Amino acid sequence: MRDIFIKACNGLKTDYTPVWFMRQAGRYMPEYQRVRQKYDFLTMCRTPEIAAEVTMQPVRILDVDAAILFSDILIPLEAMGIKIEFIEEKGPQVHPAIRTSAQLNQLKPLEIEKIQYVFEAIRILIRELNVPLIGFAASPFTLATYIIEGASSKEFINSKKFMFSDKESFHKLMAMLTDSMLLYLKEQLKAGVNAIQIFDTWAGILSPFDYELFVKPYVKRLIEGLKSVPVIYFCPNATGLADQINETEADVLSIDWRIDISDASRLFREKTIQGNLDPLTLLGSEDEIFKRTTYILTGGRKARSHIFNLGHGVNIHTKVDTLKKLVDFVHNFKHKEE
Ligand code: 1CP
Repeated sequence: MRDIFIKACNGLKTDYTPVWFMRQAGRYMPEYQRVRQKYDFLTMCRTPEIAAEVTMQPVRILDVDAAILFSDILIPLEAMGIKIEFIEEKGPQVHPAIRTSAQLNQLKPLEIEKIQYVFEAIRILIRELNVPLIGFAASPFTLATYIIEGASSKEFINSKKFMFSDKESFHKLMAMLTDSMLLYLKEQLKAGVNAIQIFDTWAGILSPFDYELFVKPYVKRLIEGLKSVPVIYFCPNATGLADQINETEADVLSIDWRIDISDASRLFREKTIQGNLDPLTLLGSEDEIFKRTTYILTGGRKARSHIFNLGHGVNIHTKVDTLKKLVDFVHNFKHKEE
């Protein structure tokens, strides 16, 4: 297996910078579209052969150094008494939404038997892939926002109202989600994933004070339970949370483009840095893309180790050819002697 990605996760300097992309399987890719035209998104996630096939598409087409399981952070809710739907234009819908302590009992601890299709997809991929497979889950907080809001949100009013009016119940919800995500990720480990990424897409909406209180203890507990493979923590807007994030045991921190990679390398000295090209750069000219990529690869040398990625998922309007050229550019990049 090509293991340069795992080496970088473990903090080792590598001969070239490994690269993969969040949302590397998706609608920007014609091969994905062909499958998606026949099946809806949930059917694709629930059918191991299809999930495995679309997971492998970007590995074959782009030559990236890691695969990420094709699934969604909301999938485990199907095994926790919650119904999920993905509606075109509207995004994910979750019901019932849980906003009071009285509604907490509608959420059940994860029943792993109900989502065996996830682990079957992983087992197929472990047989087929020649690069490491990343398994994933949402952080308890990011998952909680979907459960409380019932959908995507911009201001997270219901989540914050719950958190600031009934903190005991909120902690109860977080503890339960942590137990369930730990079970879910341990099962992914048993099926064979080589690394884990925890998506904390929305933790950056909190003050450091509230992150410390409501998020850090659960992220810490989750990561400490998973120490047999490298753990990547994805947290956009991480700058103001640096002290807290450094206290988690994540091996890798995945950052967005709002922080300079040299600053991130300094702030998160003990972690491998993953990132951090603005995905919409890829809609611009090649000249601008490679200029920023050079800047990031150069800054990434200051980190403990560096994995090239975007600061968030691939945009649907991205050209496959652009991503291919970007992978080649990263692989062939020669650092000037220091
Ligand atoms: O209609 C379609 O084809 C569905 C679109 C889609 C896809 C392709 C959704 C709905 N999810 C996914 C796949 C997905 N989601 C992956 C697959 C692996 C890969 O990266 O290639 C992963 C890792 C996720 C994780 C995910 N889902 C996150 C965390 C990452 C991030 O983007 O911040 C979040 C927040 C979700 C929720 C979700 N699912 C789908 C959408 C459109 C969203 C975001 C909605 C929102 O902004 O709240």
